[in-house]
Amino acid sequence: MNLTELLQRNCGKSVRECSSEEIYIALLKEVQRLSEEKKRPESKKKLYYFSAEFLIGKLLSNNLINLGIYEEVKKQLAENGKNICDIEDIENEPSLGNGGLGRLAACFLDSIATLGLNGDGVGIKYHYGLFKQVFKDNKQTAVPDRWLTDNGWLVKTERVYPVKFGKTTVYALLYDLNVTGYNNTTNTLHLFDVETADEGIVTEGIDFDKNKIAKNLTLFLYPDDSDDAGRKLRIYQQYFMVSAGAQMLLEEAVSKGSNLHDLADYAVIQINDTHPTMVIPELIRLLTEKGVELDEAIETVSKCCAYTNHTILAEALEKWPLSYLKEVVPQLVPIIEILDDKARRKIDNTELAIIDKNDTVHMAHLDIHYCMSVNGVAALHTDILKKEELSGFYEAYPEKFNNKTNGITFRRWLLHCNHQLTDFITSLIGDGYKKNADELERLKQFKGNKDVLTKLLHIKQDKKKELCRYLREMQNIEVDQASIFDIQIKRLHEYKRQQLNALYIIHKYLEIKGGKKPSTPITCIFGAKAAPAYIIAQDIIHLILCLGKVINNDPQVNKYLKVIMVENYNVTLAEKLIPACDISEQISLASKEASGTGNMKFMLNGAVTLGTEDGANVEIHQLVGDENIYVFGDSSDVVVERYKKSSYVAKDYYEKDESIKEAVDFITGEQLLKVGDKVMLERLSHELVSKDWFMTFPDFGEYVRIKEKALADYENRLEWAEKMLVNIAMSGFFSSDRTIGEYNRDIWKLDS
Ligand code: 26V
Repeated sequence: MNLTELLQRNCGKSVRECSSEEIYIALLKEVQRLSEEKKRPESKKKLYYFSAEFLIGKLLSNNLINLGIYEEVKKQLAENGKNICDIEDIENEPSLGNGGLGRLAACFLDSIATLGLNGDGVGIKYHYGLFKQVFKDNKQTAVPDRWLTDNGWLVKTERVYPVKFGKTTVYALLYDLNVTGYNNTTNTLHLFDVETADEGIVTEGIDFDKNKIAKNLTLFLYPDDSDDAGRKLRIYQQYFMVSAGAQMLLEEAVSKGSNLHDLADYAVIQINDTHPTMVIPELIRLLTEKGVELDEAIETVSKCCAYTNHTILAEALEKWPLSYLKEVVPQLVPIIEILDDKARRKIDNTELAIIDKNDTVHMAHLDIHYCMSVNGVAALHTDILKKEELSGFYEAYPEKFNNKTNGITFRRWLLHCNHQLTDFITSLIGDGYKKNADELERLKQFKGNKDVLTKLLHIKQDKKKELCRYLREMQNIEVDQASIFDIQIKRLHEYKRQQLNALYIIHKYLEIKGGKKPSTPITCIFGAKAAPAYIIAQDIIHLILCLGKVINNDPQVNKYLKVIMVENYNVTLAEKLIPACDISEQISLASKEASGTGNMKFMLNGAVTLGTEDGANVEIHQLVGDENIYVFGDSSDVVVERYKKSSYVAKDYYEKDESIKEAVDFITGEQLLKVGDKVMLERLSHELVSKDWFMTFPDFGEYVRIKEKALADYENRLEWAEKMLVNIAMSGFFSSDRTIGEYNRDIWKLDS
């Protein structure tokens, strides 16, 4: 690519004379053109990855990398006095996802294209997506994130599909986004929107009239569902996505020669969590409408669909009152009733019914009965599904259950976010690992090599320096680059236990006040959004922000300990935080985190995990060995038993363990009340002492001890660097290329 010619053509100016925005738009158009040229030729069978979320992150640099032109563009920009980072800054991050589930979908699209598989994504084009987080008075407030701009990656197509809600019909307009694989062809992410969407109905913050469906349908991801209207809106959105997607899929299959009876030879559908579940009855409905007999339609659709479970938290498994479905999607209700009836006849266990005795529809049950595959997302998670949460289903359909341990795309989470480390690894082992991540293991030969280890430490230090600069400029936060960066970034949820980390920080603060100073200062960094209606999560954010106020302003302590919570944590921030991390906090209550994928990103960038034996941490532990990870806490077996027996009494721990009492009491003590909100802090403290549903107290002592060990070990820089090296070397297993290879081998069976 010749940048001078490109800008001359686009803007009639030299590169030097162009603004960052002009350069961004010219590059965007050029990348669109190049990726279009690489469109994958249609082949018979196609995967449709249905997901409510695609947390794709900014696209320019990733596309340049995958097209193989990043370095030359960067170089030409530099020759003309421009920095590629300034161009990247112009792009808004698409607000199309919430957390791990959405980011996984994005990593998968990258790997599907990279492996040259015929697979597209299907989702919704949200205008505001997930809210933008703004801190005010040490609290989270939510405002709309208007990320769409006139010049973006989405291209409006001519395709339109009618979607019927009872008597009302809306029209789904299809927007396409190119997904180019690394040195490979281009697939598509298909996102639907309605023409009638009206951003003007948003009033205060993210409030809007939930009843104006045609206007609000595609405005927000996960609109507040604390009331009936909000819950129904979720059903409207889900049906909108799956109905339009199902029509598109059938149209494509027919155009390739399907007679519909053989649909399974043309289409395979991966249902990402329960949000797209209605694609099953909708496809059945559409097939019968086109003349396929009902029984055959059910069988055909069951052969096409596969379901991924991403959580064992009961409250996150979607259930809808049948009455809602009757109101929103009456045409699906008779089909769901038939599916329920057939399932009951086949398996005589009312607990596995789709429609229970209270007329509640269990979406996961529908998936499991009518999909050909059910998978968990890490070995432990799949085991727990089989043995506990879904044991009845496992007994009925053992052949459907399988594990697909999650993965991450190394293009974004190494090549793009950490150029120095990428180049260094390449200098050591060549660049075969970019396509075959297992080759990273060759790094192990450099164990004990002082030069290599020292260089690793230098790279980490550079990334810490860069992060400090970014936080200073963007968020007005001062961080000591010589401190240990201890980072916990993920959605805020009690099971992820940011509150456990906060209790440690209080403990450490009091220890320093008492005169016990750490050898190296520690910076505890958090990033997390909390669902606006999730009260305790809001309280935990408030606690962390208040701790920051107290500790960072305490001259006795702030030389040794700082607490930072970055505002509006998103993919772009993750790309800056992860390469700079020393200690990766993965401290969920064992059994609760299905997999985690942040843990993998940190590992790949040379952070050492401090974690429980939960989700994919278990597999990280197995790969790196005891020496290169800090593991603590009760095992999932112990936790599961404790829940079964209802034997956990938080108050006993609070009363018997002085250090727990001291830390908890601090939450409602004088210092915090000076900066914080009494109601919120007292509510949180009460929640912990009276309930502590996610069992932070039993793990507290060991967490403190093992964290102290990690901090002490950090002092021996070369030994620490060796842990970093082993983590990087063993992270190849977590490439999403491996995960997608397994999905294809076991479930999709597409030609490659
Ligand atoms: C959660 C929430 C939270 C509040 C707002 C609305 C809402 C809607 C859906 C969900 C379900 C979250 C499911 C999820 O994200 N699971 C995560 O999936 C990751 C990819 O498999 C996995 O690594 C994480 O462990 C798992 O929590």
